[in-house]
Amino acid sequence: MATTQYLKDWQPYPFELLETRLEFDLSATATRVRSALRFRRRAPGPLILDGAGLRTLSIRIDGNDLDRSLISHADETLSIPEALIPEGEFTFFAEVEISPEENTALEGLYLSGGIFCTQCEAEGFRHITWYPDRPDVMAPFHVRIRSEKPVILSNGNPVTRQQGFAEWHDPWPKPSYLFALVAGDLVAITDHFTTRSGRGVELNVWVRPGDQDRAGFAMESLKNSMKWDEEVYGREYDLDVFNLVAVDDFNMGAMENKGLNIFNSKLVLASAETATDGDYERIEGVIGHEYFHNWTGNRITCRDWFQLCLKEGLTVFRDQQFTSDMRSAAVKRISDVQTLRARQFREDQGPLAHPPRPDHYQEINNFYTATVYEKGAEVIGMLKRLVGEDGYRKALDLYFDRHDGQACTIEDWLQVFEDATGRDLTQFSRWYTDAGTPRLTMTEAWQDGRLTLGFTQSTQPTPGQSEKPARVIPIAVGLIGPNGDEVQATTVLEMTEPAQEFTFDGLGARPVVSLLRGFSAPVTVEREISAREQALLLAHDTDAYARWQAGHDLALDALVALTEGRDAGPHLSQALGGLLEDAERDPAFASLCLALPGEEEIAGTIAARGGVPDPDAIHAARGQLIRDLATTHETRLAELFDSMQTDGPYRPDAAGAASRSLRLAALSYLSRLDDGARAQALSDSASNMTERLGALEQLVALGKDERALREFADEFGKNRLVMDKWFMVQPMRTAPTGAVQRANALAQRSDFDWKNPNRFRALIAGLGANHAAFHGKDGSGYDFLAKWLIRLDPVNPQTTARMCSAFETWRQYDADRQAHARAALERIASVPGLSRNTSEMVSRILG
Ligand code: LYS
Repeated sequence: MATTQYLKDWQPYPFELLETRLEFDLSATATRVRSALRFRRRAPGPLILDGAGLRTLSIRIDGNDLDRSLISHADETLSIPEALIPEGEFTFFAEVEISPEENTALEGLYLSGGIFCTQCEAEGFRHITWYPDRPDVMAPFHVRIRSEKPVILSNGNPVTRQQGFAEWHDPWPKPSYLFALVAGDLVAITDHFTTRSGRGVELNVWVRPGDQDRAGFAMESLKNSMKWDEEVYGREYDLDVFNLVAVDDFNMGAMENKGLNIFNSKLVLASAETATDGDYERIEGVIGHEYFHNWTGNRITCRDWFQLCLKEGLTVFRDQQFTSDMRSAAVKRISDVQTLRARQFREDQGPLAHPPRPDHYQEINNFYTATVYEKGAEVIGMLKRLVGEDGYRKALDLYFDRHDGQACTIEDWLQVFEDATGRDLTQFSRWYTDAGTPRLTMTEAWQDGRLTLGFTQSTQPTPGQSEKPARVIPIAVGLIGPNGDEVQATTVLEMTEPAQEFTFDGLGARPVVSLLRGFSAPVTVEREISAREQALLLAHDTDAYARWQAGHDLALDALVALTEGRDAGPHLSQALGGLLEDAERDPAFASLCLALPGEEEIAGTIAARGGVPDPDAIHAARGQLIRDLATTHETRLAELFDSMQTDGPYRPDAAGAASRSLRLAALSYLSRLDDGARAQALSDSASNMTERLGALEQLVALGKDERALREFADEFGKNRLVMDKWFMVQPMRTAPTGAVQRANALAQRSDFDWKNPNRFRALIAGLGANHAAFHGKDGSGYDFLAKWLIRLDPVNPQTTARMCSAFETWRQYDADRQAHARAALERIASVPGLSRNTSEMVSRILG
């Protein structure tokens, strides 16, 4: 039975691990692993090792064989009683056999397209051999690998590389989750980096033969990351080589194994013809993310998995800063806020809500969530805002000095901020321990040149947490005068009470409040604001995020009104007209504003305001609004569509991406009027994937996609990553009434290789993202998802469990839909032998 792990039960490991030696004889069906672990006792107690699915051939301590009855297969542990353990230092030996070929869960050692590779975070190493598989047990690794494969890699520096054999040594003590091994028929593009203290580092990006010409951008991104971390955080790389490998079968995005990062190939391979601007940006960001983990994750790791956000929240924060510096800070901030709202707020307000630092779990893989990652990053952003640039820098320097080589906790992290800045962070720490998104309400009073802002905060109860004490909320505000001038520059109000007032004096005329500038805290906001005031902010606010938010709120209000059968009013259209006038000045910003809130967000907004969202009405209203706006602004949109063509060879930089995104935003409106004529022409002529796919999306939505889809498949049929896009665009963009049928037809195809996580996600999550189709009244969307989750679970529990979250909003819909969703969830729950991963998710969602 699934047991629950609690933070409060954490105990230090009673042994120190001095060295790990591993020897692999690789074979697809019978890999032999011999291990020698040198321990020294630190405290009384048995020696407990983790192991799962291992065929154990021998276990011994020093010269003495151990009885295999010490193994508990139910608990996946080997427990060696104190009496059998010598005093002082001793060595535990094991020889086991494992079958990479049968490992479809992609955890531990497995095969991807003939390449041996590993994924050990969080608890994958126990599928390789017996080990204290917990992040606070760290050791240097010595690894010897025999294999027929031409390229054989592991962590650290190479000791011997010859045909059929390689030996690697990683001098930096690390936990098992950072172990990696790769052996395969691979080719590298190679480059060099000299660190600022003069260490020469060989850089390799390893891919399958034939993919080299799509690996250049990944290499550039790696070099930029290394340079950035030196310049901004003063952090240098610490080995002689850095290897990065792309594999096609991977459960997540990428993994920061010491000196040997392993990536999902979709986050490495890119060319103008095969990758979109969005892909390029993600590649750069994730390469940065994994590289930055070398310090925030590897050199300083987590004491236990409850502390996961210690490394992930911080590293996301760092990769966000990196992308801001490489591209546009304003665009990055706005898109991060959009992602946070779409994924994390949704999680925080539903049955899966948990704090950034959870205090219990059944399956840790279910906690690699938007809350741990993205909210974890927001919490650090708030901390930085409260202590200032200088305080942040001092605290981080102290963190690296004090904790290098250690396995740490959130308390250690907060302590360095307290010590470096003298601030008391007791109340602030609730951001780590409390789940839920605070709701901030603002009222205004105006008299004799004095503006009084009254704030209240409240947070709804979340599963297991009924009390929600007040948090520290940094509220960045500015004031915009009635003529559009800024009369008060950004100032940060520090809210600490459930209700609090702040005043601004000496004002000439009543200003409009620009609230929560830069999205200074992850909260929802409620205030009285007229459409006219929103339009004023959209036109004149000096803070890009707040400007965008004003426009977004205006659009959201219009969409909710239309959905509920009321009038949208003139303000949105007027405001967009103004924005379109000088859209050339900032095409990225204009395109962000033109992208109206999605159906999912409209549904969430209606639910948050106490209503019951009707997915069909939402879909119709949104379509209607786009058509109306397109009709009003047709001439200008057409002009922009023509003028936003990028000349010359494709460049995946921020400026080029901005023009293309404005062009495609214009196209999304115009396609409602021209019956897809422009989209068809663009699909025929586009020389880059961004425009090619953008055009295809419109054609699919219009049901005029037959030729474009056929030509796309003819051209890219052999390219897995590009075909994933083809598989995704159809269920995602097809008109809701036909989408489930289409998804079913696609699932019948022989190239629907559903055991490949990218392909599975493309089709299944593609349908999940088609709001009105997935939440169709007849329940067919829910049934489709349930059917495929049931099928995938025995093969790959991790990916199955992650995708259950498509159901997390089920309670916000009407009784019929709820009944269908419940039936689908209960069908999953009742499958005999359902994985621990999926059963934990389904039972939390059912609540
Ligand atoms: N640590 C990885 C990252 O960079 C993810 C590992 C996923 C383990 N299930 O986000």
